[in-house]
Amino acid sequence: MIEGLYIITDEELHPGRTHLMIAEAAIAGGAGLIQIRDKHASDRDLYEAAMAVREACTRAGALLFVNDRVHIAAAVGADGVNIGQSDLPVAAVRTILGKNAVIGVSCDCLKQALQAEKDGADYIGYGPVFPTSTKLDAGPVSGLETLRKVCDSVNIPVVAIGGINADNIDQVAAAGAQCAAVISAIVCADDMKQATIELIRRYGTKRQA
Ligand code: TZP
Ligand code: MG
Repeated sequence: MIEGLYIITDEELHPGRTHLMIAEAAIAGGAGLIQIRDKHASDRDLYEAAMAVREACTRAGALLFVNDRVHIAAAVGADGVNIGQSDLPVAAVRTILGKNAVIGVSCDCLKQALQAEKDGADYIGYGPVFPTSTKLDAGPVSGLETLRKVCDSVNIPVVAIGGINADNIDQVAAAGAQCAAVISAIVCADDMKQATIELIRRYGTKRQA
């Protein structure tokens, strides 16, 4: 279920492109995993955007994840949530969202990944694999070898993130990551739908995990 291209929406990278526009283009290009991510919107604004994206995902059969804000994930009936190291523990999130929620935990080293698996996470978000300017506090670049080690060490899906684009997505697949998450490669593309199609084509044919 957690497999393939994972699109994360971000309204700050390309003024004029809303969460819904990004999600709809990604869905039209075939994406099955969509995360709405917004560090600055009010809860009310993010709730309304997430409701609209929820409807688009439901129509297409895509899964919706909410970044960080567990209460918004609950309110819109998201399929899952992506939490960070200083957010609520996995068990607490499951208390709120229920046993079927897909809970991803962002990790930037093997130790965190092993801990997240032990804590009951459904997937690991791992990165930044490559340099990125999208998340300024993303921490050191891990590179492909460390990604491979993480993929080999945990038994839950690994969603690689950070600087992934059409030129390097095949390397992420070869390292064993079940998913590749992208922000700027889609949000900043001239044609978001075509960029989605191209990333899926490259990832789908090369994935070895
Ligand atoms: N977490 C680690 S790197 C990153 C996040 C949210 C940013 C990824 O953005 P991009 O544009 O795909 O490099
Ligand atoms: Mg977070």
